[in-house]
Formats: sequence, structure tokens, C-alpha cells
Amino acid sequence: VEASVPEEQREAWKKHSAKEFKTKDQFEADVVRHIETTLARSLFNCDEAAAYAGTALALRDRLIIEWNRTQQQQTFADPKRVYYLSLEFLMGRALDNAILNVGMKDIAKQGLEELGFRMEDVISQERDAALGNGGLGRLAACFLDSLATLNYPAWGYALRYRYGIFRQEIVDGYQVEVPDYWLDFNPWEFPRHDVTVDVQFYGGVRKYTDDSGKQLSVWENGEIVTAVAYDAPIPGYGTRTTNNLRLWSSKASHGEFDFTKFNSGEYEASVADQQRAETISAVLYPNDSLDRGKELRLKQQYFWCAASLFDIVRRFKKSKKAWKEFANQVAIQLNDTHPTLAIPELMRILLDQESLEWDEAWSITQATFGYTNHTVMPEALEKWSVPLVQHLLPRHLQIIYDINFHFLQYVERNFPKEREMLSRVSIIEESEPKRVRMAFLAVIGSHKVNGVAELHSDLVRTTIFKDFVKIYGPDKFTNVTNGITPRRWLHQANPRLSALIASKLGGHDFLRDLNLLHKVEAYVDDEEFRKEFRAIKYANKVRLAKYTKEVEGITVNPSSLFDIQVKRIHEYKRQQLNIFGVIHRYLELKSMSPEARSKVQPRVSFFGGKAAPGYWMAKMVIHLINQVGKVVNADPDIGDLLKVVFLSDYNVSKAEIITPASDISEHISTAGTEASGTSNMKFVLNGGLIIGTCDGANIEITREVGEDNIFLFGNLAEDVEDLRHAHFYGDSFQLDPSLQRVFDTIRSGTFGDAGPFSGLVDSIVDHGDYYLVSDDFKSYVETQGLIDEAYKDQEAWLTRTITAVSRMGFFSSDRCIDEYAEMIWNVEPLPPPKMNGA
Ligand code: RUG
Repeated sequence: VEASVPEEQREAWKKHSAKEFKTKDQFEADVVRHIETTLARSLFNCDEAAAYAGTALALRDRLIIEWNRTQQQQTFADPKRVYYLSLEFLMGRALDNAILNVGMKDIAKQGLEELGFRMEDVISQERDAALGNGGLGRLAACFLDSLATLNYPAWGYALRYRYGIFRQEIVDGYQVEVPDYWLDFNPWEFPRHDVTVDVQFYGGVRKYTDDSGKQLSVWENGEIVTAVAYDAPIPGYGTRTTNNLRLWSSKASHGEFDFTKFNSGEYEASVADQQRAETISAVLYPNDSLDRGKELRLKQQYFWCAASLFDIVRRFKKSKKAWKEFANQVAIQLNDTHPTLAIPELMRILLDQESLEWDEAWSITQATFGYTNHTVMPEALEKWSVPLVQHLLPRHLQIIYDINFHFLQYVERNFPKEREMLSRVSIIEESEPKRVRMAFLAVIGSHKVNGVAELHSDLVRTTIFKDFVKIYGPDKFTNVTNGITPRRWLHQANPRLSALIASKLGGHDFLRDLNLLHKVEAYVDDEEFRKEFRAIKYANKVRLAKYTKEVEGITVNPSSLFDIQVKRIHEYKRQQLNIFGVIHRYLELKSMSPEARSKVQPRVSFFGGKAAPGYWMAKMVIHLINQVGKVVNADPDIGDLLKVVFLSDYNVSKAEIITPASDISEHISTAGTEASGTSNMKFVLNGGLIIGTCDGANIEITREVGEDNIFLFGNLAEDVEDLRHAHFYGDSFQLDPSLQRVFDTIRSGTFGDAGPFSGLVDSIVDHGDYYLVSDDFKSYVETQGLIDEAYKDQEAWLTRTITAVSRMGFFSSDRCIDEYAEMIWNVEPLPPPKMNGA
């Protein structure tokens, strides 16, 4: 239906069209209007929560005006668009980011002050949008910021989970999960009740012959669930481009409840259907780097892929272009294997609904998709049971089998002498039950596959996808090293450092071109610059100390060395190595004379991160950290020499306080397991150094900042297999005596009941130490010793941190997005919409 206003009425329309605030007065007027009318509050009844709501709504008005213009501009120009499919977008808070990106910080700050509020207090009222687990979701959020900043026409697609990642509480030292109901008040989303898609599940496939004699398939008699679109505007920094993040919410296709059932008295059944439908988008699965294979998760994946593809195809069809143009108009990036069902879904649309021939449909599909791999760890590679896919998505399973058939024929033709390769590369794993290897389907259905750091991309090529490199040639596989947005992770999290850099570089251009940071190196010996840089780090440590006191009740001295490890708790990330190192430090301190103690560098070991609710080992790591903290922090012999803090409920907004406060941060995964890591980049950009293994992006950080400005330790990825083998088949297991002492102390009950910790110790002593904690312990402890020594020379330390910051330009997510655009998507930026009347 043509919904445009007729030509003759458009002048009146334009005269009244909404205008964005530009001045402080206009901003204040918008805030007050929203508080008084939208929220029905008054100046006698306005707390900080209401001030936040009013401010957010005023900013939202501004963003949506820009959003409308951007979308109109894109519709008119109809360029090739990027669609970023990610089941996770870990966005954090939006208000601060929106204020900074539209360049309204001073106006908003002064305006709020005039209305009686402090901007920091208002901003801190906002709940995080926590629709993600960790690095993968935060990467997607950084990419959205860069896509908009660089003016790429791009949409993100995800699910509108009613519950994001759980909130973590610590009770008696144990993690307790509390639901995160974040939608109480979410001013950033626009429900689009007119944008809906009916998504089918179950049912069966019927074959028929059409009038021209062609054999076709139709998927029918399934259960329908409706997807409703919710849009969130994504403002670029220093540009008017405002892109869209579209989140799908599920609801029953027949509305609130089934009237037929209701009228015949089946009240419970009528509501049950509705609840079943709503369950699909109810909750984010809280597993990071772990595949759990639950039916509801597969339903989520298909629901989201089907709704998104319908939307993308609908937009393409509006342009009335021929199907062969599809991949020239549409680039779809699969963020991990979670959206792989989009591949058979596009094939289904092209074959069953648009009646294309297989070969044409397949070449369009391959040219459209790109796939980013984020892990080579077997436990994280998704595989879905064939009977489950058959039951839920019978037509898709047929298509997957057909894709496999064509693919294996191709392999057989081209590698006739390598018959055993066929079972290795088949999409279907011949297990009991059979399983669909989603990563293989993603590789086969995409034109490019990328890893997320150089070492990781090498491992992708030489391990999990080795056969595919042989089959398709090396050009299909590439690397795009991850990055972070400097807007949130420098300008927003560390405004004083951003201002200092701007004062030397003559403005904030470095926030759009992070390579300009290299000019900071010229100030490394400038006394005034050094003084301010040091003062900023100290102030950030004071801020974290204050937070630690207020929230965790632990007093820490900001003059201590702040050592921080914040990330998801996972055996491969080796928080256990860190806490064993802390216990070792404690035991050393205890055995020292008071005189020796007085020479020791005081240190605070901060930990933070969530454990997946069903991951026992990770939960015991959290418990051990808390128990060690309890003993160490209360020990009068130790005082300020060592404090151990577990920062509960680590999330994006807390990361903004924690990251600028580190002296050292820990990125100590077993070599070859952490695909990239991104917090490593954030910490260095904020003037902290790293202790790390030769893993993920640590390697490229070393290349950029120089070996003198990072503390590397531990075994290399190339040696990991041999070491693991030696644990299982070598001579009897010899533990480093210091580690043995740590284990003895844990077992003796020094940190409370040792029972819960036996798994942690046994996995190393009795079960092969898969993550090589014992192999790396000695070099870890020694390197921590080097750090203590190095930190004592504060001037040299400062030089290292300034140098490292100045060399971090490479790690901007803007660089990533330009690389994706050129190597994978083949898309160009679209100039931003013009100002009104310009
Ligand atoms: O574990 C990886 C991180 O190393 C990486 O930095 C991040 C973004 O690329 O993705 C993380 N990841 C991997 N999250 N989930 C997976 C596997 O599904």
C-alpha cells in the first residue's frame, strides 16, 4: 500500500516536521517537556531516574530525526547495504554514547546542571543493554559504532531478549544468578508493530509439479510464530549517519491468545500457545564459547534468521532489481555460526518461493554471505542433531543435504584420490545421532571466511578448516584482526585522557583516525604531559578504589599496583592460574621477614567476570577467588601489600570504570585458545600494560607496542599439542614445588572447605592439565616478579605506558570495518544526510 503523503500536502508537512535541539535552551525545553508530558512528572516530583528518562527521550528525539534522514537517504540512493547478523550485541549504556557521538556533551552537561542535576548521576541511572555474553557481543557493538561513524549503510539484526545476560550476585563467595529484566524502561527502542514476519516451525514438505512441469517443494502445515521488529538508532560519531539495529520479538501469530480455544473454555491452552511463542525471544543463552545444543536455542536461531532474511529480501524486492543483482545489493555477515541457518533459508526463498534454479540460487547465496569464525576450540563449534533439525525445520534439512551432495560431488571430482577426505569435510557428521556441522555449512555457503587475529586465522587455516583451504584455495580464508571503538573505550571511559591527547594533537580527530595517536609519542619526554598523564591514571585508580569500597566493601590503596583480570570465567582463560599465583604471592609474603616485606611492591589483584550457570569449574574459580580474598584481606601481616577483590556483576558500564584504572591487566589464556581478545586492546589504550601469553591479539599488540612494553610469558601455541600429549603419556607428572605448595595450602583448608576446590586441583594433577596451568606457572610467577621490579621505576613505567598508548592506532574497530568493507563486503560509504536546508 502506498503510504506516502500526496505531493500537494508535503509543504505543510515539511513546515511542521520535527527539528532536533541545537542549543542548550532547546535541549532543556525538550527534557522538561518529556518529564512533564511523556512521564507525567513535575519539578516537584523529579528524581534522578526521571531526569535520566527525560534526557534520554530528548536525545532519542534527536537521534530519530537523524535516523529518519539517514534511512530516507539510503532508500533513495539504494546502495549496497551490509547486514550484520549477530545473536549478541553487548551495547551497554546508550545515553552517554549518544551525547558524545552527536557532539552535545557541553550543552547536555550545562543544561542538566541548570535543571538541577549532575550529568554523571543522570547517566549512571541507565541499565546496561546486556544482550550478549562477552567479547563476541561487544565486538558486534563496536562494529555498529564504526559502521555508523564511517557512514556505511548497515543494519544489525538480533533478538530482543526480554532477559539479557543474568546479573551476578556473590553470596557467601558463590555466584548467584539473578534475572536481568532490562525492558522496564527502555527509551531507545521503537516498536514497529507494522513490521512483522510470520515464521514457521515443524510441519512437513510436499513436492509438486508446477504448470511448466518443474518439480518444486513447499514447506507446510507448520506452527507459525510472529516476529515483531523493534528498532534502536545507532548514531555515528561526528556524522549525521544514524544506522539501525533491528531486534525481533516473538509473539503468537493469532494475537494475545487463541480465541477458538478461549471460547470453548480451554483457557489455559489458549494462553499456553502465546507463552510458548514468547519464550523464543525470552532469554539470552548465557554460555560463552560453549555449545549446549538445546532445542529452544535452535528455534531462536531460525526465528531470527528467517525474520531478518524476509526483511532483507523485502527491502531488495522494493528496488525491482533482478535476482542476479542480489549480491551486488546485499552483503550479509555471519557473526560466528549462530546465524548459519540463514544460508539454507536464503536457498529456500530462492528455490521454493522465487523458483530459481539450484545453480543460480547457490551462486547468489555464496556471493552474499561472509562468515567470521571466533574459535577453534572443539567444545564451542556448533553441531545440531539431524533428528532435531528434521523435526523443527524439515525443508532446511533437505536443503542442507542437497548442499552437501553438491559439495561432496565437487570434492570427489577434484580430489578423486582422497576419498577419506569426503567424510572429514561432509556437513553431516556420521555420529549417533548424526549431526549437522554448522561451521562447515558456514564455510561452504560463504565467499569469505575470516578469523579475528593473525594467529587465530592461521590456526583456522591449518586446523579446523585445513581441508577446505585445499578445496577452495587459500584466498577464501582471510584475517581481520579485531578492534575496539575509541569513542566508548577512550573518549567516554577516560574523558580526561582523551582531552589530554586532544590538547596536544589539536583536537579530537584521533577519535575518527586512531592512527593519529602516533603523534603522542613525541610527548613521551614532555614533563608537563607526563605529569598530567600520571595524574589521570592515579585519578582513575582512585575512582576504582572508591567504587570498590562502595560496592564490594573492600578498602584498597590507589598507590598499589593495580592488577586486573576481567572477562568471562573460563578454564581456557585461566583465572585459576592467576589466583594460584596470588596464593603463591601470599605464601611468599607470609614467609618473609618484616624487613623483606617492607621492600615488596604492594598490589591489588582485581578479578571480575561471570561463569555460565552450568559451568561448575568456572563457578569454583569464582568461589576460590572470593575465599582467598577473605583470608588475605583480613590478614594483619599482609596489610596493603596484597589485596584480592572480586568485582561482582562485571558488565560494559563497569568496564568503563575498571579499564582506565589498570597498571597491569591479565590476558593469560593457554596459547592457541583465545581467538583474539579485545579487552587487552582497551587496557593498553587506557595506559595500562599487559601480562599475557603469545595468544590471540596479544601477538599483534606486541608487534605494535614493542616487546619492551608488554610482559609475555608461557608456552607457545605450536608446543601445546606436544605438552598435552606428554601429560597423558609421558613420565609421571612432576609439579613445580611452588605450585605444589599452593595446592597443599588449598587442600589444608586455609581458604575454607577444600571440597569445592578439589575439581580445580584434580584437573591439573590427575586429569591431564588440559590448559597447561602447571607448564606455565613458573614463567607466570617469574614474569609477575619482573613486573614488580619494573613498576618500582615509576618514570620508566610511565614512558612505557605512554609509548604503548601512542602505538595503539591499529586496534580501532574503524580499521576492521574498512577491511571488512573492502575485502569481504565490497561496499562503499554513503555520504551522510544533509542538514535541514543545507
Ligand atoms: O573467545 C573469543 C574472543 O577471543 C574474541 O575476541 C571474541 C570476538 O572475536 O569472540 C570470543 N568468542 C568466541 N565468543 N564466543 C566465541 C565462540 O562462539
